[in-house]
Amino acid sequence: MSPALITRVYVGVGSNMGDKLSNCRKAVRLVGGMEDTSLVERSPFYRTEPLGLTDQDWYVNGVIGIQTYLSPQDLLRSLLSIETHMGRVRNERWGPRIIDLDILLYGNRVIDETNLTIPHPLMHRRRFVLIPMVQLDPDLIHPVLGRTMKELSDDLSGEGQAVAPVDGE
Ligand code: A4P
Ligand code: MG
Repeated sequence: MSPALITRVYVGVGSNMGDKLSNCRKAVRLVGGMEDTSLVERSPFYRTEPLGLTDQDWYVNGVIGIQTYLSPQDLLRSLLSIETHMGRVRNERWGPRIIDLDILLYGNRVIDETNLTIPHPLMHRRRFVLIPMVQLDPDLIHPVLGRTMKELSDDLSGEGQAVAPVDGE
């Protein structure tokens, strides 16, 4: 395996069913234990107002930074299998979930495949993604929009998008 192929990746972690905080923590452990992957950093976790389908429980969200040798498709497969292993059942789009693992950024790569879009197409409009991203790296530049995480976050209105630190985090 060539060290030149290692890539810094950001993964969004979210849960709004059961013990949300412990679901998120477990997912972080499992992602850090994936083959050819190591956990570099984790943002604090936040309690966040549901977007999309608003008639559902609040979420716990955070972002982790990992280094991986996995290709984008292999990484997606591994993340989906962690979701399944943790008991996620897919019902309605944007509906309640035990765990959701989204690839936000994969280095500077721009990917538009039928089952995989990177950067995550909604990340720049979501406070529950940008606030943790700013905690990890405010100067990181979005590879399509050419703006930093801090700039993107500052541009967003907080309306309907409350994000509050989880106590004891
Ligand atoms: N997929 C495409 N691109 C990606 C990517 N970059 N990362 C495909 C991960 N998956 C990607 O995902 C469906 C398919 O998306 C995957 O099989 C993969 O091939 P899913 O997780 O089953 O479906 P979903 O999550 O219901 O839909 P989607 O569009 O991924 O929704 P989001 O964007 O994940 O939003 N409100 C708060 N406060 N916090 C949240 O975390 N999350 C959602 C779901 C809605 N509202 C929320 C939150
Ligand atoms: Mg998802």
